[in-house]
Amino acid sequence: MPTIYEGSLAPPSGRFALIAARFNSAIVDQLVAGALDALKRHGVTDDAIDIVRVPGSFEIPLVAQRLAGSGQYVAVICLGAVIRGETGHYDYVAGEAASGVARAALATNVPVIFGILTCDTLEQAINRAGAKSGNKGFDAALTAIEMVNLLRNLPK
Ligand code: INI
Repeated sequence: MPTIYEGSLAPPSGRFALIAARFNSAIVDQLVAGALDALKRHGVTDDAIDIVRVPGSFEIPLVAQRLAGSGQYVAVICLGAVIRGETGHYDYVAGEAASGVARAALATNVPVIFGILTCDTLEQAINRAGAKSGNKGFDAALTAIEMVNLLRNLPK
């Protein structure tokens, strides 16, 4: 029988940081609400959650790396919405946000979760922020909890 390591969704001790872009705030606010809902439903109390606002998704990685490296947080949840229809530099903003979030996690060994929507249309973004296709902020928060517990369970 192999040994299987998994992260539970039990509330982990420690603080969570949410980073939320102000760009496309009508969408991102819904992602924040979804993330807070998931954290609370899984036993993480308000006083263990800090929210940091940044101008746009492009700014998320720098702040994510700073927070993850601070030793103050067990996970950092990144929330934003990059919508292709609204920008000629979609590929740069979306690409840098994604790779920067990944690098922040790898550089700090802290889970830094990618809850940034990358969509072709505003309608797609609305659907992924609490309408037809669930709420990506909620999912990101669950991923954060699972990763914190998984990393604690893995052998040293
Ligand atoms: N930022 C986003 O979060 N989403 C977008 O769709 C977006 N568009 O469309 O341009 C966007 N741009 C701003 C960018 O994130 C930076 O804040 C800006 O370039 C300053 O560095």
